[in-house]
Amino acid sequence: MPNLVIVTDPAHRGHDPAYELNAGRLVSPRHERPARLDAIEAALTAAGLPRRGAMPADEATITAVHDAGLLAFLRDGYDAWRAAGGPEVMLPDTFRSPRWAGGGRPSASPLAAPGWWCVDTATPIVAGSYAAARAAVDVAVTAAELLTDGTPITYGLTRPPGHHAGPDYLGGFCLLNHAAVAARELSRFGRVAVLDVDVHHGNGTQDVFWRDPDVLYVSLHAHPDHLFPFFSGFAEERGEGPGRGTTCNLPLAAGTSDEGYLDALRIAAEVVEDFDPTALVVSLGLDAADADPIGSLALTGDGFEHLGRTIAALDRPTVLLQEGGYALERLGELTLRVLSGLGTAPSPPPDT
Ligand code: OKP
Ligand code: ZN
Repeated sequence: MPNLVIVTDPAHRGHDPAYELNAGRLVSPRHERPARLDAIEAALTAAGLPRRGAMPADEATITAVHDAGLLAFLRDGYDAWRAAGGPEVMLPDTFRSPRWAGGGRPSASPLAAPGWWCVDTATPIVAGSYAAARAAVDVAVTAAELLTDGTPITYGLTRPPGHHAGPDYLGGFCLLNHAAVAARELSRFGRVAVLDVDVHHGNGTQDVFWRDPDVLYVSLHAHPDHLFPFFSGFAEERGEGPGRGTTCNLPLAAGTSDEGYLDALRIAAEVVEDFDPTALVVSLGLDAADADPIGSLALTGDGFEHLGRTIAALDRPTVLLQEGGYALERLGELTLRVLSGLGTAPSPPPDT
């Protein structure tokens, strides 16, 4: 079996807000919680797959993708919010809108800052969130750099997810876009493709590389007419300027199962082949699964194994980075199915 190196960092545990707000509903405990990675790590341990730690990544790797103001908000905004009387969970109250004169301007109030930077109410921030977001970047950059040392496949256990965080905004459970940081880093060595198989469209990654001809963004996701992020991920979004044609969205109808999903995956794989990248970044969400509580597609365990085989057939240095996946009781099995399709883990028992 080819070498697989798996990278993890325990600091993700510090990002564990008691609740989030989804479409006006208080969700507690929230979907995006530390137990997600516990479930994946338990399955990796049972399969005899070890992990290693991450190296601290330079702040410059982050500011190559994100506005320095966004990073400063993540670092200092929570303490300022608390000092101004904000409660333990920091959530926006008033959102900036592009419809305001000149797009509005930032307020001096620390209680307003989350609404300037964050796009939704499902992305609560607590004291440990910044360290967790930084650790996810460390994991992603470490996993990416291992490729340049000749490891063929690496897997970063990144949490929280990142693909909804854009150049100057965060949201959708995401704080920093670790996959975009990894892709930006790898693009120093040649063209890079990002294949995003999370059930949600990675609007943040798309925005980071929207005008960039050197990084291809290809995404399979549930159609924005029925799933978050709602306003992005339509097929006509193809990139702009020099990046025209290096964004490819394949939105899928609600309920799409293995057959339809794997047809679209075949198209995505052809788009990646045509781009001929020197490295591949996979935004590995497991929330396209039939069992996912917030997804709307119906991929089975067999489908995930096929996904692994498709990625292996692309035959590029590949870094897998964890995005979503919320069916806690299935995450371990689905991870092993992907790795077994990749040829990097023994085959687990098929779907029961
Ligand atoms: C993050 B990732 C649940 C609504 C939640 C935000 C979803 C973020 C998903 N009813 N809205 O792409 O897995
Ligand atoms: Zn998702």
